[in-house]
Amino acid sequence: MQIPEKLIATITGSRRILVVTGAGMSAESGVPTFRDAQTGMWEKYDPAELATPEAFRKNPTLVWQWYQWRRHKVAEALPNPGHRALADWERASDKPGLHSVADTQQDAWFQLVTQNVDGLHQQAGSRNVIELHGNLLEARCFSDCHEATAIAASGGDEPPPRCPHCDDWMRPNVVWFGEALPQAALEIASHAAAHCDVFLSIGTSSLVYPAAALAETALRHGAAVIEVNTRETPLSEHATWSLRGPAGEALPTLVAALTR
Ligand code: BV8
Ligand code: ZN
Repeated sequence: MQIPEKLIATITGSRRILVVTGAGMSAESGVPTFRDAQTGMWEKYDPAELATPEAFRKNPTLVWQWYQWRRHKVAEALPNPGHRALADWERASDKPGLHSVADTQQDAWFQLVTQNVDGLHQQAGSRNVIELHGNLLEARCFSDCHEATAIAASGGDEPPPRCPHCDDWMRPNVVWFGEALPQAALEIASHAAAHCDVFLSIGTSSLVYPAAALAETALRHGAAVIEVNTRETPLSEHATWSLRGPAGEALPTLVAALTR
């Protein structure tokens, strides 16, 4: 894939870099995106119907099984060259990450924010990842009585485990539709979008809010916005550059050009 020289020069000359990734980032690792037809028994369910507190209340075992199926997919998945390129770039940039809203005022930083819940960025070596929608590999009490704990993918068709503290159901530690995002994560990401020089949107349909509003904030504040996606999205026509192709190819080419 050809990367415009002007794009490379823009990133090279920038000091505050924000990268936001979506499910397309993990597609080449074999993790199905929300939009892809779910396979097997899950074909007849609409993910947006299952990823809600109402669905879990109505049928905790069904929703838990869907997440177990996804956990298995993630357990079998490996980071792809796109994940690894972002980890290499974070290391090579020698810029600090963001740990608070105040950090966004620093002169230079590099921050990765993901909508994904599969932990593949961390597995690829990215050190400072902000997870806007939680993490599939953790579970927490449905009544929120205790902090989340790691959960192993298990087979079978058992119902969700019970909370050891209050006996309510355990639920996946992800943000469902209709639920608020983790406040600190969203605040840092929103401030970063308002202060970055360059915003990269990688493998996201830019349909789900408030995550999709980050690119709009960056555009409004004059950042150069670069999209990498195999298809057109509502962001494509507004982006400074919209690179059409797989993240697993575009990112290694981009990072090689930036770190040559
Ligand atoms: C909230 C975790 C309020 C769970 C997820 C009407 C208008 C505006 C908003 C709304 C509305 N109606 C309802 C809402 C709110 C709703 C929303 O935005 N709905 C959308 C559908 C309209 N948002 C919410 O409910 C959020 N909460 O608003 O709360 C509130 C506030 C205060 C107090 C109480 C409540 C919560 C949203 C988070 C939901 N959880 N994930 C789980 O994973 O199970 S969202 C989930 O879907 C993903 O995380 C992702 O963000 C999103 C979309 O999934 P996908 O489409 O699969 O992935 P993605 O979008 O990334 O698309 C894949 C892309 O990759 C495609 O573009 C494809 O072309 C591309 N691609 C594919 N292969 C590749 C590739 N690109 C590059 N390389 C490749 N190889
Ligand atoms: Zn509990």
